Amino acid sequence: MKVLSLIRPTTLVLTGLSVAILAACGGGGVVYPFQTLDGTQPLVIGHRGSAGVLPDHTLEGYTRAIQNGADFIEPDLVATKDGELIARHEPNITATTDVASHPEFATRKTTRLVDGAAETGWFATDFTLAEIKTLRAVQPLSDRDPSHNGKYQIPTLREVLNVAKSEGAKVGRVIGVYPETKHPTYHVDANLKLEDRLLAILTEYGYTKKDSPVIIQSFEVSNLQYLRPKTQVRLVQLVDGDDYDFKTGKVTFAAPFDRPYDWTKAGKTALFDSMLTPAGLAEIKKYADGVGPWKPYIVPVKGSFDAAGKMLDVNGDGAVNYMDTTSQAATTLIADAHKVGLTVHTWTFRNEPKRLAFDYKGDPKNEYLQFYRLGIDGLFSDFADTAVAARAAYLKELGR
Ligand SMILES: [Ca+2]
Repeated sequence: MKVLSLIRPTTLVLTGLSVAILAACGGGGVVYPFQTLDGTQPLVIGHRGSAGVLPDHTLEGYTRAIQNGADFIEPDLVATKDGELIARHEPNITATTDVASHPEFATRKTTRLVDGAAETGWFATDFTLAEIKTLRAVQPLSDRDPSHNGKYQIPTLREVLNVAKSEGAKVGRVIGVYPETKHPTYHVDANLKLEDRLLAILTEYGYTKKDSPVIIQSFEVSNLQYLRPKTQVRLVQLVDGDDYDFKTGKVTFAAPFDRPYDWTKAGKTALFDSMLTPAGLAEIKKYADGVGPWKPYIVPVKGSFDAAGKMLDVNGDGAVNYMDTTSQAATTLIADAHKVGLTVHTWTFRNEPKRLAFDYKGDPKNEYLQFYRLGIDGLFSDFADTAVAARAAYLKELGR
């Protein structure tokens, strides 16, 4: 018999369904309900594939995530010059490909505005798909394994959808695909609008319904509103921020991460966090099925400060950084979103100790468990296997 203390008393609300589950469980112990919106187990989404171990957005990375138990894989989408959708985190492909080492493309180096910020490098929108296919992916984070650099191609959306099907068949699960429309306004300005291209490909695959294994996400608003009447596929409004204020535990805002860029362009001054008030969530519900806030909107992190206002080196490693923060009591965001019928998927979960708050004690499982217990509906992880293992531990807590 499980002890009740495993579940916060405030979250142990027995619905009719969960009472039925308890009853059906008979003498075999108590099964506690999931706190997710639809009462099913939280989803594990392979962030950019398996970004913790392989270069972002490669078929090899997506395959690894599926093998590691991910329910969904996440391709970020940008357009090539000839209008093909490829999986890259941003139009600027300088950091995620070996383009800089291709002398034949040296003259393509340029400076472009992305969401109002000047960036110099090579941009997918200046390359045909055939040219993109001559490039290879590289690991963009300097503290991660570079040994796979130069090995893998840049996949198209169709190739990602195909891998979800073929690898899903191998593991006996339906694998969802969670495409993000990257910088929609940038693509409109480049005359390479993403949305209809995305819908056409999803339609080719028969993905047009609410229960299709697809969820479309965006940091901008108007493109989701454009998509809403055109597809029943689930839509998720992402909510970003610039940085953390370790003193207040609040997310901070600075362009271009202060508000959706379509809002900036339209002269709207509200910030991202305005989307997360009850009124903001009700507005999202008009055109989306879920909200995708950055983690600290759900569990803020704070540092400890001395009387002079200096942040303390809590772990005693001689540096003052994220590892010296402590996770705070959760906000009401998950409950507020569930109240208006929105799912909550948050990001990004990473194994490296330098990316964990002090109170997780260097063990990423502790962070996952915190979010699972809060009723998160899904989370994006760079290490799907760790997310799945932590979920197994959570299921055990629930008696499942
Ligand atoms: Ca420290």
